[in-house]
Amino acid sequence: MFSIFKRKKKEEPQKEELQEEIVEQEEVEVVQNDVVEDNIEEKIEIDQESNLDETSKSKEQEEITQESKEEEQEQDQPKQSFFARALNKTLENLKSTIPVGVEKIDFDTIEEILIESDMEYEIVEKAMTGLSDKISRKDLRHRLVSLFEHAPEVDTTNLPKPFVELIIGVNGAGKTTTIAKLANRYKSEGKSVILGAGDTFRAAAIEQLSIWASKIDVPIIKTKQGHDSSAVAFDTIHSAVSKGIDHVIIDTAGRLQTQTNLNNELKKIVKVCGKANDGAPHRKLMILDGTQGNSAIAQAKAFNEIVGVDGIIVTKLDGTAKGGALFSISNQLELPIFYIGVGESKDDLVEFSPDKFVDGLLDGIYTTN
Ligand SMILES: Nc1nc2c(ncn2[C@@H]2O[C@H](COP(=O)(O)OP(=O)(O)OP(=O)(O)O)[C@@H](O)[C@H]2O)c(=O)[nH]1
Ligand SMILES: [Mg+2]
Repeated sequence: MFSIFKRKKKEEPQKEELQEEIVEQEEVEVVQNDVVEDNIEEKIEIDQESNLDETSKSKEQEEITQESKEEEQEQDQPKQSFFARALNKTLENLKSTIPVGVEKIDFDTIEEILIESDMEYEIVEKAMTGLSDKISRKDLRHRLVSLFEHAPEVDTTNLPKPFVELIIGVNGAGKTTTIAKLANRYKSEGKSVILGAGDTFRAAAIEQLSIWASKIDVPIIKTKQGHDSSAVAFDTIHSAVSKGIDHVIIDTAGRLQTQTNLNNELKKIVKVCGKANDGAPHRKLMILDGTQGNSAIAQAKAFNEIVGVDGIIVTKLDGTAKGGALFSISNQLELPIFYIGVGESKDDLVEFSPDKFVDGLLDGIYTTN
């Protein structure tokens, strides 16, 4: 499915081409957040080092290495606890069902645990067919991990530039917050990012994304409420092409006056993205609210039918006991889960790993004490 990434870039399109598509002439505003060049005053320090003998120098070096090791460990720490955090409520809810200190667990108990975690019955059956009466962690792990067979294999070293992502999903799912998290992530990887405030249905949506843009310090393209969102998408991509920006992330509305309006708007945005840059949008990401568990699947199917979704981000896993729904979501939709959201801050986005997720769950199920 990622063959799209290999498509050749076409020449930058003529803006006139868009005129047929966009009926109204929009006034699109480019807000380039001040890229404050850090004018760090260079301090001239007296080179006291020269006075140090070799022994104290190597001692100093040791201390620095130790410090950076500790820093690395500190950085690793939250990443691990993110998965534990995502499954906290799910495991808490299962506490009374989970047997303590056994190596193998009864088939019926595992079935009950998985259903209780909001995995769909059909998927539970699929995962457990052929397993014996007493199930070991190793056997269950193998079955659960294989439910995420649609896990992505993305070569992030060779993405087209700009790499355009369209964020879709029902209102309140966490689209705007996730855009901020993604932008923050790309920025911390040293990439440049531009946002497109494509949810023009509500003024507050434009405002919300603008606030995030200035917090993260990335430029944003926006227009007035009610104006054409595909014009925003076009201008955002156009700006990224001319400025050599790596990542374009475009917000969309989760709700319009009617479902038909929403369908048409989304289709139009997709088409216009392709006109602005061949192959765009390179990823259409569906944002699903994790607290809705399995009921989010129907929603995702509807969006998939409208525009074709490339992958999923499940949000709010920190606040739900329905963590098991991720198995059904990925398996039923036959789509990869790229990230999970585990909080409201810009750092609360974790790259999804089937192995780590399953291990997080099994750590809570196969307890040793
Ligand atoms: N706890 C938690 N809250 C989240 C997470 N992601 C988003 N939220 C919250 O969910 C609410 C809705 O998020 P938005 O990003 O505004 O959702 P949206 O899809 O853009 O909503 P509309 O613009 O109304 O369509 C906000 O209060 C967010 O802070 C998450 O991973 N965990
Ligand atoms: Mg929003």
